[in-house]
Amino acid sequence: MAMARTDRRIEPAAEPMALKLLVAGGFGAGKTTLVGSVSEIRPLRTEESLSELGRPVDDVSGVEGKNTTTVAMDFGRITLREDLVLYLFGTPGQDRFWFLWDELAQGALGAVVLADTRRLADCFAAVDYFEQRGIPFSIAVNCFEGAELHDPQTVREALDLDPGTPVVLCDARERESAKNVLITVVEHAAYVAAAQRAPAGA
Ligand SMILES: Nc1nc2c(ncn2[C@@H]2O[C@H](COP(=O)(O)OP(=O)(O)OP(=O)(O)O)[C@@H](O)[C@H]2O)c(=O)[nH]1
Ligand SMILES: [Mg+2]
Repeated sequence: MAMARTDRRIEPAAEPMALKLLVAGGFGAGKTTLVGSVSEIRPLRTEESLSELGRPVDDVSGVEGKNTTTVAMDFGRITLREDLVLYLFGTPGQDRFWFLWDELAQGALGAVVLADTRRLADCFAAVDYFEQRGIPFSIAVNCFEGAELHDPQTVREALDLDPGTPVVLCDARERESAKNVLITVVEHAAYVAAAQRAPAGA
């Protein structure tokens, strides 16, 4: 019997490009919140309770409502365009988990460094980490209520950033705001990659 149905060919969709991004920054800067607000899959979290014992080392000033902390990583995914998928890896914020960073950073195209202006120094280590490894990053200032609003230029100077490093303001709880942060990093990383391929004067 002849096939009744027309053999409609469906073009196989081209595999989307998958990019890995890190979401880093100091303790309690909003990394887990950001991954959770943009992820289209239920984010994988590795939260553990902040304990009485940890109180002397876990400084929750400014985020007093915080009662858990990331101990390994956050993981989420967002489709930015149909041909571009981002895999997000949120790092643990506390110094005692630094040993995990090298694993997480492998193959990363770029990074977001979340900064809380009430304790800006907490993100210095992340900035140094990415600068030393040549991983393109942008700074996302998470605008907590009660934090004095700093303009991006002040933050840039305080962190002594290269002029090309983007600084954006965000609210990590808002999907569109968090998405904007990710777009900024992807564009910056693409720019850096293009500049490396075609150095000025070449
Ligand atoms: N007001 C306000 N609160 C926020 C914002 N982002 C995060 N928070 C709150 O701040 C606290 C810290 O957020 P987390 O996302 O757990 O921070 P983190 O950077 O993952 O923390 P660690 O993994 O412990 O380093 C939580 O109680 C959030 O609800 C924000 O943009 N504005
Ligand atoms: Mg976290």
